[in-house]
Amino acid sequence: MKRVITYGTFDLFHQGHLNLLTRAKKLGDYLIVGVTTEHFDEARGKVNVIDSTLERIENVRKTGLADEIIIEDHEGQKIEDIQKYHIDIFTVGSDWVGTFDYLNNFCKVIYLERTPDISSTMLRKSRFRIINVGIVGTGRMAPRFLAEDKYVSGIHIVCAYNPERESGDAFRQKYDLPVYSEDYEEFLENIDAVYIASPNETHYGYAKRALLAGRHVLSENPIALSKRDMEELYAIADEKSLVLLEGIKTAYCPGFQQLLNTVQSGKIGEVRDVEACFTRLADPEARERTDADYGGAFLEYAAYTLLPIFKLLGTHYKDIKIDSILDEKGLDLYTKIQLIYEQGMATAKCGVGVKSEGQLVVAGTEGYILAESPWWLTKKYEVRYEDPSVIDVFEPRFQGDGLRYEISEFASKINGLERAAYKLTKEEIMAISEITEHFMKMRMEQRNQ
Ligand code: C2G
Repeated sequence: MKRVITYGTFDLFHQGHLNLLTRAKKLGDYLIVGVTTEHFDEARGKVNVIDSTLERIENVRKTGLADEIIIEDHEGQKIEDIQKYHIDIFTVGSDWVGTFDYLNNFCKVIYLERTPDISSTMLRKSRFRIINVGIVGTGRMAPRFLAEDKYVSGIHIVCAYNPERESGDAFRQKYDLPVYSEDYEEFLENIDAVYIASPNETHYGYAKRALLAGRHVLSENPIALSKRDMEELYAIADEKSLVLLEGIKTAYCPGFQQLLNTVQSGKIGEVRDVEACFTRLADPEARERTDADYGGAFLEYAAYTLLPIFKLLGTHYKDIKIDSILDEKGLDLYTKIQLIYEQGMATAKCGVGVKSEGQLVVAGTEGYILAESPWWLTKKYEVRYEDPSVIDVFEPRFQGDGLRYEISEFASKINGLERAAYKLTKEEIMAISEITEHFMKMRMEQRNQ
């Protein structure tokens, strides 16, 4: 009996998939089909799969061609499966020619002719209109967005905006993208959505005008510097059924989600303390170090450090204390936020002129979580206990620099695919805005003393 194996995502199951499975079945007597999990697809850069793993399995099952269906969830699994299931033939479509030659050491490899003119990517595109995005601000974040967007299909960057002509021109030349510098509304006419990466104090204004013009908004944080402004933006977005997403990248990173799940599943008991620290020594000439009004450690990093605290202890703290080390201009080089809860406490530390250990520690009644720098991308974390010999190490999958997960969330939300905003809720954003407002007031007062 000849045993054949093939693998795939089989998203939006189509004729190409059916032809492939039909041909694969004909190669032998028994066909095993490996269907990828969402995590595995994310790990290999496919971040926009639409059907759930169960739906994709069901679609393969319905063809009646698979004698057995298995799950593919990790790199290197093909070699294990081939041996485990006594496979004679491994097959896959001709788009993979060469890639799997190494499996010839274990069985015969056959690349089957790929069906032309059909693919999941094409179907995703026809089902969902391409989202034309314009970038506001052509500074440091804009090139990162440009580099990452290609990993999320359905997003197309068409232009940029920067009222500072010189910087806009340099960007236009380097990236060959039209840059508007005068009329923001004219810039908005070309697009469905904006990604705002301009200086902090301008986010709110750009976001509001974009929403009023009916454009979806993804903005670097902080979107607004007061609770009232943030509420106003949400109200416009709700009224016009638009997506308003705050770019706190950590919230969308798969590893961070997994860390939260680990804690919420009770592995460390009850959470009693969360300590999060994020520091990056900024160039003394950069805006973060020179703009006493809208630069500084708090506005750069506080949202990242408050995120795990609100996620794990909630937003209903009893007391808050914020202390900063200011430079001569009144800019905070280092800020420490301490929160007291009914049953716990938390510290968020951020710095642009003070360097510290960038780690996240979640202390519980039965153990603790340690995520080392860069915990905000959450590539690795450990669960530790009283017994120092017991350490569970988690190394979640992570691709790129984290931005693609945020872009993917933005696209999914616009396409109406995200069922709930659990990754970053309005309540959490409002709690962050409230602290931001408090901090801004405090800084003003300190300066006026
Ligand atoms: N396919 C095809 N013709 C198409 C589209 C896809 O023959 N027009 C084949 C692919 O070559 C693959 C299978 O259908 O063999 C599943 O395709 P995908 O769902 O795109 O999965 P893929 O990313 O190719 O997964 O471990 C996973 C495998 O490496 C392949």
